[in-house]
Amino acid sequence: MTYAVEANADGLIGPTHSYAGLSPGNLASSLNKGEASNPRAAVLQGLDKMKTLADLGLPQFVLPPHERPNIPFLRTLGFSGSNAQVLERAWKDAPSFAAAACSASPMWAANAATVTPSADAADGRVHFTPANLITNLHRSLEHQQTKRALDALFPDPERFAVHDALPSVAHLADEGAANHVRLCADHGSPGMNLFVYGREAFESWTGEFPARQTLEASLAVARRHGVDRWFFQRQSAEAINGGVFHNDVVCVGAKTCLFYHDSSFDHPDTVIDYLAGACEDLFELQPIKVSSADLPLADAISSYLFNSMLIQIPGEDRLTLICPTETRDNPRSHAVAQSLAASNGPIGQVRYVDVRQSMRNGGGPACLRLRVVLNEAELAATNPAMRLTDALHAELSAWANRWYRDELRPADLADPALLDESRSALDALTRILSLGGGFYPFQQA
Ligand code: SUG
Repeated sequence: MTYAVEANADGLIGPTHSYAGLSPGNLASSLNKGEASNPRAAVLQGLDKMKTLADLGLPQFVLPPHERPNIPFLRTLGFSGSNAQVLERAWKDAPSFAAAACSASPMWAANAATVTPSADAADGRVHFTPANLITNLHRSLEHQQTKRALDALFPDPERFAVHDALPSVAHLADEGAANHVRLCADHGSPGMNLFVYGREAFESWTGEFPARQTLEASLAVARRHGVDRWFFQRQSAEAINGGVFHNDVVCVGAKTCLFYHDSSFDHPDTVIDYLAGACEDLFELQPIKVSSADLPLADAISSYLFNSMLIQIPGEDRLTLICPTETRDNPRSHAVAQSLAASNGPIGQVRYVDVRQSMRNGGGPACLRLRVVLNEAELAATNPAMRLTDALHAELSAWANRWYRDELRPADLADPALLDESRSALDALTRILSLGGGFYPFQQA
């Protein structure tokens, strides 16, 4: 077995972080629509979470925010003139498109791509498929820039295969790692890839909220990654209709442990039996089920107990669950978390991080990061300028304090000064992260 670690690449939260209510079926996004946000607090919370993970000994990388407002997108819709005029006209004539063009949603890096490690691939490379995110307009604008960021972070084609996103059609709707769990004996050993989907490509979906992942998209990702150990499972309609817009809202796994809510799947016990059987020659699955009686689905969603990072801290024998502070604030979720830590099971401790600004858009600690299992040679082949060190954390915190507003109301998104500030911030960031002059489309003009 090759030694490997699970690194995290987090989306750095962008200067336009706001509450625009853009994601139907994501209850927090709908509930907080129109509220004022605090982009500076948001980015600092994200940076502090990254530092917490780096301090625990896990390699931590930074994925830069995308250029927003997305003027090139608005120009493709026929808005013309100066950038300020494009923005003004778009907000006047097509406010929903203008709002989509301003979202800082690339922060949720769990949706950036699906990743499978080299231990699982026929060609021995780490594979990435950026998610097309076609279900929501604002998120469908992400994948090209995401690919650029992944190419910058994982530059060696001998070790890394960064694919293009799947075609942007509803049949192949893909939301990335939020619907994928890799289970294994050790990170460096071959693993079982659990893909969870909401609907099939050719069925007529009649749910109240969108099912964002198709079986066919997951199959295509597994096929192009050359993964041979896979398990495909459908989400329950009850979960999607209750507000589980990604499977990672009610399920998280690491190594041999799968921690899940019983409404994740129809007939969950049967599903877990099958999954355990499929894993049997690799490792013994350690499932931890939380029942609706102990934690109603609504509490699981509002407190994001399962949208936690389940990590192996180097040197510890059991796993650690990194939860949002909202989990501690919910008595039922807190009781479940405490019982985990008190048990002899695979999860030995629970810790809390404050990512409240992101949480109000439905993005917990797990949403903010993309997990990438890397062996030593692969880790050495990553771009060191994008790795979080204490010095980079300090530099990015100072950068955020310099450029980010501490209050942003949805109406402020139309302010041309915000566009100038954001571009100046991103220009400065490309220098800090050594990304080169043409990393963003606005720098190529
Ligand atoms: O896609 N929220 C994101 C949250 C993504 C969470 N990611 C994971 N579960 N992995 C989404 O729904 C809301 C933006 C707004 O309403 O302004 C938003 O896009």
